[in-house]
Amino acid sequence: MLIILKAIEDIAYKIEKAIQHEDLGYSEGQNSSGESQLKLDVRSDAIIEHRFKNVSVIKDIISEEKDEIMHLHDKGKYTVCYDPLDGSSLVDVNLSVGSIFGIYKGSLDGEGLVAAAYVVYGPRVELVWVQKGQKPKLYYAKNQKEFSFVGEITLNEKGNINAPGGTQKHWEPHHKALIDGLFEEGYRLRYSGGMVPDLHQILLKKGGLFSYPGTLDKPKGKLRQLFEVLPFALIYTMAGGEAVDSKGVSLLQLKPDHIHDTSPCFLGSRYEIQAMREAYGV
Ligand code: AHM
Ligand code: MG
Repeated sequence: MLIILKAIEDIAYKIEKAIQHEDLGYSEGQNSSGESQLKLDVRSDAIIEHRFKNVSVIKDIISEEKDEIMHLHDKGKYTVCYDPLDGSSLVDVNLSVGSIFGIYKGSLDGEGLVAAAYVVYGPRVELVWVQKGQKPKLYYAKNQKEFSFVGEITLNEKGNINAPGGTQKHWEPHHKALIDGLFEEGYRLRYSGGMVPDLHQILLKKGGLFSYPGTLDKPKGKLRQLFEVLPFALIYTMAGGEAVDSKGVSLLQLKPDHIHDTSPCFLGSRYEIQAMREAYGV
């Protein structure tokens, strides 16, 4: 599987360069969720597809930017599901964005998820990699050829960051009670609108809550299970935190019906997830 990590490192250098130097405008197309695509979304998708074509252990790839599964290698064992440039609408205001990867073997669900990674393109490029059963590992791009290991990531029992997603006007009363309750306890608001930097911040500050709930206008939330929710669920769980849906059930038990299905999600350290369970009565 480390051959996939190496490919992700190569991809990260290339996407970082594209972000720095290429056109930020819109492309002609839309993605599978009907959203307009930036040229950078399309370019990042092409960079990933091109690099994974050279990794023979990858059987199929599924991109958030495409409708269908793409078959790569008959003898491959893994399916890699990825969001090439998450939060790309933040690029024009020069905030951090990221790429997310879920590596599945067998079933395309939480049980089949064997490894995950994300890359943050911020003031510097960082990469987090996790394999099921191990602590997540943090690396940073030392130069254009090498990522350097920084350390393992472990969450504390409790943090002090609150990153609440979704349109507040459409929150359910019990969700508002959860978010307000944490602020009353002294939690600080940290929300950029990019799940990669927002979740990265909570991980490196060792605790807090990231939530993207089901809302009155989007009962199943916004974030996609295979590309966004499940990879981070594995990372948070392996870091000693929890990742649950609105019933308080581990997101790793999710069984997506369709590749672009979404799910409400709550990721954090144990204290905040317990607070979520109490507020939701689950
Ligand atoms: P994208 O994949 O189209 O970029 O959308 C996902 C992003 C996440 O990074 C972020 O958590 C969420 O959308 C923010 O949504 P909102 O603007 O509704 O808070
Ligand atoms: Mg995304």
